[in-house]
Amino acid sequence: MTEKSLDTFTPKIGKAEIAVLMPIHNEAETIEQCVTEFCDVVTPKMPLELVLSEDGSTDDTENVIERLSEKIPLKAVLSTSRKGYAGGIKDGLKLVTAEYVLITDSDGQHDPKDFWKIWRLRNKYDIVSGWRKKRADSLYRRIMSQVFQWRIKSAFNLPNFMDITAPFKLMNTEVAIKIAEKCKYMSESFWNEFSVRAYTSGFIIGEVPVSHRIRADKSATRVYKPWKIPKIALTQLMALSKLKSELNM
Ligand SMILES: Nc1nc2c(ncn2[C@@H]2O[C@H](COP(=O)(O)OP(=O)(O)OP(=O)(O)O)[C@@H](O)[C@H]2O)c(=O)[nH]1
Ligand SMILES: [Mg+2]
Repeated sequence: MTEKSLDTFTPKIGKAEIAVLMPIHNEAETIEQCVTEFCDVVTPKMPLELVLSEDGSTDDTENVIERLSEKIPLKAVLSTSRKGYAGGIKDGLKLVTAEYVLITDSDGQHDPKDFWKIWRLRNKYDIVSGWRKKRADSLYRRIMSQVFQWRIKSAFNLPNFMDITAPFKLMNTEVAIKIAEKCKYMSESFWNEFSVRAYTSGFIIGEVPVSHRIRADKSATRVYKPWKIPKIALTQLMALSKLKSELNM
C-alpha cells in the first residue's frame, strides 16, 4: 500500500472553524463538481478546511484531486489500497483541525446549500443530521434502508429518527473522532452504527430536512445492487447482533 498526503490548505488559509470531510472512492467524474459546489456555498462567508479522504480508486480520481489541490486549498489523503467507507472517514478525521466537521459523501447526492441550515443548529445538538425527506434513490434502495433503520431503532430502543443514515452530519470534531473510532461492525452501513453509538453514549442528535439528488454522475446505486442484497442483509444482521452484545442490549 502506498499512501500520500496533500496539503494546500495550511500554507494558504491556515485555520478554519469548519471542515468538510468527504470519503472518496472512484469519483473522478463527480469530485470536482462536488468540491467546487461546497466551496462556492461556504467560502464567501467563512474559511473552509476541505478534507478529501480517498482510497483504492481505479479511475482517474487521484489525478483529479491532485489537480484540484492546486486550484482550491485543501487537504487530502490518497491511498492505493481500499480502506472502505469507515476507514476513509477515520483516516480523514486525523487531518481535521477545525472545531466542527461536516461529513458528507462525495457523490453529489447532497446539496451544499443545505449547509447553512445545519450550521445554524450546531450549538443546539451534538450532532446535526440531514433528513432526506424526498430521497432520490430507487424504490428498493429506499425500502432496504428503511427496513434496516427500523430494525436498528427497535433493537437499540432509539427514538423515531426519520433518517439516521443520511450522510450529511455536522458535529464537533472531537465528538466525531470519539464515536468513529469505535465503529467496527457495520461496514455497509457506517451511519447506522455511528448513530447507535452516538445515541447510546448520550449525544443529542437533531434532524433537519435536506434535499437529496441522484448521483452527480447519474449512475444508480453502486453498493446495493440487487444481487448483493442477500449477502448485505446477512452481514448487517450479524453486525447488529455483535453490536448488541458489545453494548449489553
Ligand atoms: N474513502 C472511501 N470512500 C468510499 C468508499 N466506498 C465508497 N466511498 C465513498 O462514499 C460515498 C458513498 O458511496 P456510494 O457508492 O455513493 O454509496 P451510497 O451512497 O451508500 O449508496 P449509493 O449512492 O446507493 O451507491 C461516495 O462518496 C463514495 O465515493 C471507500 O472504500 N473508501
Ligand atoms: Mg450515494
